[in-house]
Amino acid sequence: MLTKVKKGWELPESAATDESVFRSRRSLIRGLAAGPILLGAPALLMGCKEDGGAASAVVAEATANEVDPSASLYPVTRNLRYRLDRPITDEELATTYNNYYEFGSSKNIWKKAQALPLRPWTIKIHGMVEKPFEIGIDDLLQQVQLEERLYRHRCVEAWSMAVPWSGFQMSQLVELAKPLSSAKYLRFASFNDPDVAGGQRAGWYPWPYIEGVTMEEAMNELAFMGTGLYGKPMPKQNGAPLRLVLPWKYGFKSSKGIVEVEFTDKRPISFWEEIQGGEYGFWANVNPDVPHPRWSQMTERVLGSDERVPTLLYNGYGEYVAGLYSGLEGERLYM
Ligand SMILES: Nc1nc2c(c(=O)[nH]1)N[C@H]1C(S)=C(S)[C@@H](COP(=O)(O)O)O[C@H]1N2
Ligand SMILES: [Mo]
Repeated sequence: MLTKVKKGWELPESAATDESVFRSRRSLIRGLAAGPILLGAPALLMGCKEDGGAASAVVAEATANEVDPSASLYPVTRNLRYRLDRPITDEELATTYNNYYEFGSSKNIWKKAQALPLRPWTIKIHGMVEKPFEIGIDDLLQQVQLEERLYRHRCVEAWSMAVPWSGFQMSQLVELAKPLSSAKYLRFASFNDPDVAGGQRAGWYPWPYIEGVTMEEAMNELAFMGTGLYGKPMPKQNGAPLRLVLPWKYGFKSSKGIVEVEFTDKRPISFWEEIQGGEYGFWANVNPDVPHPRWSQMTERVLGSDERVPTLLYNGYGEYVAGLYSGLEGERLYM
């Protein structure tokens, strides 16, 4: 649907551009190591995960007309400091072509994601902070300054989009949390509810989805907490009610469905890093000159067009973020 005419040098999407490809191979390897009885299990679960089934179709139907309790907050004022070099991606495309492994490994999970209940939604803030607390999403939305930002988004699978996020600067979350000076990292955990998220019934994934940033990254002006999209509350499939938006990093760093923020002095091990650290590291800053082990990062397919455009260092945001990494040249900054 998206790539109408495949160029000869493009690999089929199913073979090259899916974060799950590696996963199935690894599951197989684990199955082999564990013995022949387990070998069939991943395939069985995979089939179960891919089939939404009648029940979830009913849920999707029932929740489609649900009004988000935060709807009256939007639209919010656009911050004109952040500009795009390309047109805004078509809303329908950005909200129907998604990565959200909790709901399955295909791009077409948007209906399944409607099963996720958004209220009550409590975020637990803990670890190295003055005083741990829990806060409901609606209370949190009252305590922050919401704004809209146009950002590019670059997935490690080499597709990209450009969208108007609503939300608030991550530094506001840090200020609310009052971290101790010993805190060096933020560790974000996403929801874990296998009853509504079929992908979480696949036992070999290390749920919940975990991501992390350094305190310095969290305080960078670009780091953003997304609560809305296209002037409306965040669609469930895009990570409602709270997700990360880190436009200079590969998309997998921008966790959806956040329920927990831990301040820690230990570098978090993320979901993908735990699965395959050789392919998905902690830093994951966009860099066209550092290929992923399975595919080049030189260019990207802009969603909604057949065009491939050159990928930029830090996804074009170097003027804001390059300084974060000076002195860290020994680190694997780009994968
Ligand atoms: N919880 C969670 N967050 C996630 C993912 C996921 O599978 N689970 N996928 C990531 C990846 S790989 C990308 S590219 C973006 C996609 O965001 P979008 O669907 O809003 O474009 O979400 C990221 N956040
Ligand atoms: Mo991604």
